[in-house]
Amino acid sequence: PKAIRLQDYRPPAHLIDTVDLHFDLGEDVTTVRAVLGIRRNPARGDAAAQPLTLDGQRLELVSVALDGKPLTDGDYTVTPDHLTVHSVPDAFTLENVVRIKPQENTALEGLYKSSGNFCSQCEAEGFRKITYFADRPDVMARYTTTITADKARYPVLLSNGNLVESGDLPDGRHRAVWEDPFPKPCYLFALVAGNLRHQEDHFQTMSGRDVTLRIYVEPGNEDKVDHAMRSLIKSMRWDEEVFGLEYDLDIFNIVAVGDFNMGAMENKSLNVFNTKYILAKPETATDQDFLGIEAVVAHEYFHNWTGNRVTCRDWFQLSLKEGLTVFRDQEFSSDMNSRAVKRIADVQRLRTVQFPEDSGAMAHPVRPDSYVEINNFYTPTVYDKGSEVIRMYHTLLGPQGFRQGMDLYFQRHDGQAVTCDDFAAAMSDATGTDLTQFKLWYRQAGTPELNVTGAYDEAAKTYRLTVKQAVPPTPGQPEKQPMHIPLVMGLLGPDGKDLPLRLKGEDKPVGTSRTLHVTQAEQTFEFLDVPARPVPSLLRGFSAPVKLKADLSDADLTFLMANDSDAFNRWEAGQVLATRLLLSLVADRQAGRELALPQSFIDAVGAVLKDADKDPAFAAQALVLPTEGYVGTQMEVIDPDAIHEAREFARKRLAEALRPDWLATYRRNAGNEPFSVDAAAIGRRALKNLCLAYLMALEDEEALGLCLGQYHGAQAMTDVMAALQFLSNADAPEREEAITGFYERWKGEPLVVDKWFGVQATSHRPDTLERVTKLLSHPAFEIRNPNKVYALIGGFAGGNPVRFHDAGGAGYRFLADQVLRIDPMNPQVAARLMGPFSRLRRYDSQRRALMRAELERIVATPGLSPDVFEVASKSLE
Ligand code: BAL
Ligand code: ZN
Repeated sequence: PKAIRLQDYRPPAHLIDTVDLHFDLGEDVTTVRAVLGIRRNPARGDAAAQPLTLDGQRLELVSVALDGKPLTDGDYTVTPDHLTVHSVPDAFTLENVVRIKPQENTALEGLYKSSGNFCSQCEAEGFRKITYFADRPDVMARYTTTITADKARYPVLLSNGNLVESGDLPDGRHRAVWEDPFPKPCYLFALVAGNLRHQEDHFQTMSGRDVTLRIYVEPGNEDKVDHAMRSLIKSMRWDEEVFGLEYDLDIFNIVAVGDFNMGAMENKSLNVFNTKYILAKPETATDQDFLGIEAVVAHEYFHNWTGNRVTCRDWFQLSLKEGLTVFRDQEFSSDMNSRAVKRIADVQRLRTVQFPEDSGAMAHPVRPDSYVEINNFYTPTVYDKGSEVIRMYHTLLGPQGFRQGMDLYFQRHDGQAVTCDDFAAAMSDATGTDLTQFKLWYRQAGTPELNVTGAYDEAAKTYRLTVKQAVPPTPGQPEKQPMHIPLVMGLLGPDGKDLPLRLKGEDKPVGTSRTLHVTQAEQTFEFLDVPARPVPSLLRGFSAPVKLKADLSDADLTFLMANDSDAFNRWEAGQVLATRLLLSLVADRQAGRELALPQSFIDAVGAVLKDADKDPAFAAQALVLPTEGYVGTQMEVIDPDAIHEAREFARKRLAEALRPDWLATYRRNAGNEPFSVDAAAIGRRALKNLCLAYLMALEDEEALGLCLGQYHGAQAMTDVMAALQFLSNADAPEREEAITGFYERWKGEPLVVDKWFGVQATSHRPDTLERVTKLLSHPAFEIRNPNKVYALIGGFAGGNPVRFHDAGGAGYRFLADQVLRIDPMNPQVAARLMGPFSRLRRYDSQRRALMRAELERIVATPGLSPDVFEVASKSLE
């Protein structure tokens, strides 16, 4: 397969202004008739010489006509990927009829079936599997969609825009006509036809329009949509209040389907969701599920402006809409819940999924410059690092400047398909800010490393911060330029309070927390009038997606943990301390030394635990040791066994040393309060379950008793699931009983069964791979269902480092086998499973060799998809 490069971008030779689609949905075959209003693109000087080339895959062409006249064989050429009409006038109508088989579509891209219902997924390039079209986001058209289908089987017929006509037809069929007044790229097209129930609500927009909101689900799930509906209404209101953005149609539909490659999809006025991000009630969904639903419902809704009204010129610009929309959903969730807790969770995610990507074989810039398969670039880098880039604009320009930039962006580009440069230009022009160097964040891959040292001059009362930056080499980018990094910081005096900050050259202090502009490879910032040696609080709020190394002692970190006015940095200080400790335990383990936990660390953790009731949600995050995956990212060569042992050792020692406090905190927070998903209640459950996790590390009867009591007695799935997770790691006979009982209790709820697969896949018991292999044949496991595959296979390969990286290579063999099995059915899912292989160079030579052997086996397999080929071959480079 050939790489597609950003530098080869050319505007389309033809534009399509109108699309009239007619779907005749059938059990064996679906017929799609498309009438396209096409004209030459005046922006392409050479367009007169160009034939019309449309994309199309797996389509059976029935007929094609130009301005009503049927074309014959010599007039056009059909290849597996294209339909080319050799000679076309300046403006014309092209009508083509194709046949497709959605019921055989296991790739879940284009039109397919889920639980007997028709649904579609077009982003990025699925529309070409529905009809011949210019399948690129810079071709925007107005759509009319007519759907005809059997009325009994498919009583609900939906597409984008407004329903303009509907009625019965002979032979038990019916039809609906939908018209979308807004021009859109074809990746935002959607169609749903099925037997669905809906919940309806209404939203009055800021200009007083009434919008009908409907969430469609399969019969039986009607009782699980309240939270999603509330989240939708909250996000509509928030976007008006924070960004002045109003919804633009009178109807907004969401449909939840059980078979979906991604989380959800922002099709114009017809969002299609993975059930995982819609269905929830306290008995079946965890707090994380509730928060995930709120965030994803908001994310897809926010796309209506950032993605749909203003869309991407080409797929290299994906972060234009995704980074921006993730930033918007993160801000929304922060406003709905706890800002500090949300920021910590987002940074943890960035560090555990994006940092490893940035240091692996698939590392790419936020705006990639080439790809083989665009589906491989819906990545943590494009989404999460992309969101960090938007957050840095916000930090650099301030909330008002950022809003002015957004307003100008919409003013200039509403209805257009644009680039990340256009976004940067709006931000720059609205605020008069030079963002030339800042834009390197779009071009340079790799996580920048900041090295900061401080020096206090007692006599002169000055404090100098020296900041060095380096961006590591990444594939195709051996050398990097210095980046523009906003370093938000403060200085703490000996009393723990923030000091006023006066930089050299300023005549008076300016605030106590400020943004330093780090723009050179090495730079010094000198602060004046510093009365005593301060402790610096650096990168407050995680103001840039970098790895920070600062010359802070353990005592400095403990001081920051207790005193920093920035909540994120109070948490971060504890994490740095814990990471330092775990890395030294890893080194001890590797050298065969006996492991020991310093009393000072136990005391620091004990202090947080004693204060936990003040802010349980924050304490729950502050008391978690960094994950095994994160500790690995801090090592030159990752040693999964040593990391696992070191972390388990530390957990157990903390559990023993602070046993009475864990127990008391558990009991204080274990009251059976009525269920609520407010941030405080979520925080108390998180803290309680963290205490139980530590207690279970003791492997004693009392802890086991508490855990079993919670497992059997809890109403909320969060508590049941936490207990099941601890039991699944326990060496106790009750483990099997719980696992079997859970399945029996919940086998009728597919999303709960996914959790059950996940918990077994991530157990660190030595027999996990054996169990996972057996579960592949369990009646509830479906290899064609992405959620099941992500839970069981993805859970094991991506969420269980110690068992997946088994030194004998059994985990690697297992993953390669599954990738090869899934690839012919669903290449996107198969490629997505391969993340762990793309980071092989971070491991020891034996593991590297074993992973390479599996990748070579994959690459040598005939008929591999471009998706899997791209990840496998790049991982081998
Ligand atoms: N556009 C794909 C799904 C999402 O990011 O919203
Ligand atoms: Zn998105």
